[in-house]
Amino acid sequence: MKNKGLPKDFLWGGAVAAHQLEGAWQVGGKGISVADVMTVGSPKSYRKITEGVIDGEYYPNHDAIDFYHHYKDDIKLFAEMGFKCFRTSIAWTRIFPKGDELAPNEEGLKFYDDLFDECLKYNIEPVVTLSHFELPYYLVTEYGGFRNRKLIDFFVRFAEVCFDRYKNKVKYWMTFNEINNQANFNEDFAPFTNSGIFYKQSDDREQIMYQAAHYELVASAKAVQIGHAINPDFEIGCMLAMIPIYPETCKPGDILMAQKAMERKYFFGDVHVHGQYPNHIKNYWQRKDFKLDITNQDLEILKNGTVDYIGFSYYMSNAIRKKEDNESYEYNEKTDLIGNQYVKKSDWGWQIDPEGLRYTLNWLTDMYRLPLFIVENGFGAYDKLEADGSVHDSYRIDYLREHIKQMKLAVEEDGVDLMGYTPWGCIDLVSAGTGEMEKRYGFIYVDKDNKGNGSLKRSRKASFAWFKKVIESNGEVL
Ligand code: P53
Repeated sequence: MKNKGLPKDFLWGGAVAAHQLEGAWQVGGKGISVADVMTVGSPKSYRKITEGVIDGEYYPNHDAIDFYHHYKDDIKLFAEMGFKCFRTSIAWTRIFPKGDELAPNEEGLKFYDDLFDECLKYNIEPVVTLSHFELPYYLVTEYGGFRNRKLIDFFVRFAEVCFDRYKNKVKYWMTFNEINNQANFNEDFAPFTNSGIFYKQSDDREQIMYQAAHYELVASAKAVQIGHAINPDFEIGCMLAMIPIYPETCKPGDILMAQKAMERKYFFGDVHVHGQYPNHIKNYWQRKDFKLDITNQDLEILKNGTVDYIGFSYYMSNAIRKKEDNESYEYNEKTDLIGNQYVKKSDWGWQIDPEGLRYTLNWLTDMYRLPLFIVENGFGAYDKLEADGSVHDSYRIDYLREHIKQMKLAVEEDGVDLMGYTPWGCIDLVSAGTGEMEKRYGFIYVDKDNKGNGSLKRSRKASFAWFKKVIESNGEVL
């Protein structure tokens, strides 16, 4: 017999990240973050990273949708939809403006006290990511970002301050958002947003990526231990970007290629969950002759700081084939992924694959046997605001409905242990990848365009009423 329905206490909600909606980039003592030095890209190109904030460039995160001053009204709208939880991040630069201070900035801490209180007023449980693409920029210029072991201590200090301050307000935490994006080290975007790494021409990008990831994994494990000591009821998760890589065909070489690519992209999860590096990655480092700074003490910390659950994003799937001359199954994410003729694409080229979500939920369960939390899923699309203030976003409803159906099948038929579902960008916000406002995900439309023009007025899209019913019925009315 299959399970009937989703768990009663299922965490329906929405997800955002501080730098993509708060704005107020210099208010309340906030320092400059990596997100503050990124311009606008386009559907086909990543954003530009500039050396500091340069006159004449447009930086969409500086003002974003000014959630900093609108959060009370916005949370009221989330409550109207019936949110049980709200995932956001704490902007590191509001708490430690430069990143290496010994004492935190009280005004920043106070802002999140008020924000979490506002959520709790409506019985909305805050779900908090500590590092979501918003490392202090000072740590990039002075320390080289996570190339530098010192960053472990800076992160841990930040984490400890947050855990301690919000121990009675926040139960659900995640350490590093989409830590595995940086497996795509040949692009500049992920190393910069994940780790504050800006590559020089002469850098061995791959080796540096593994070093940074290691320091982050150690920092995460230390934070997990400290968090549990502060409040044993904390649930502290990792956060992975799940984009399954399918083999193009059933040719054995393609199958193995997909497996190797998955290993390269997802070993981060093994370390978070099992507290140790899998053999395949240790062998790979040996084969490549990478010299990494990994101490025995680090390995102890990893072992003792394993996560309680796996938070992950799911938007799309990818595919790969084995190239003829690739006998050692090298994987270069920038050049090796190929299209999948069986699925459609969004206007940004993201392949829409609802069954891939069920596959992902099963894959993660088979690999890790931990509770799962879908902390991002959604459809970035162009919306049209009608004269009467409505937005007919049936395409977004279709996307979400098909994904929720597959999520339910995973729970009901496959027995996956799932904590909740928080669609991405529940209110329109700045795209992380392209910096556009017009790549919209929200149930709530925000009047602002890619150039920064607009009244910031909020309006309910058709998907708003739809999602309200979904939550009300615990996923039965789709
Ligand atoms: P945007 C790439 C692939 C999958 C998820 O992305 C990604 C990215 C980075 O672009 O990021 C996550 O805004 C991330 C969010 C981000 C969201 O997905 O590029 O955690 O910060 O906004 C959607 O459309």
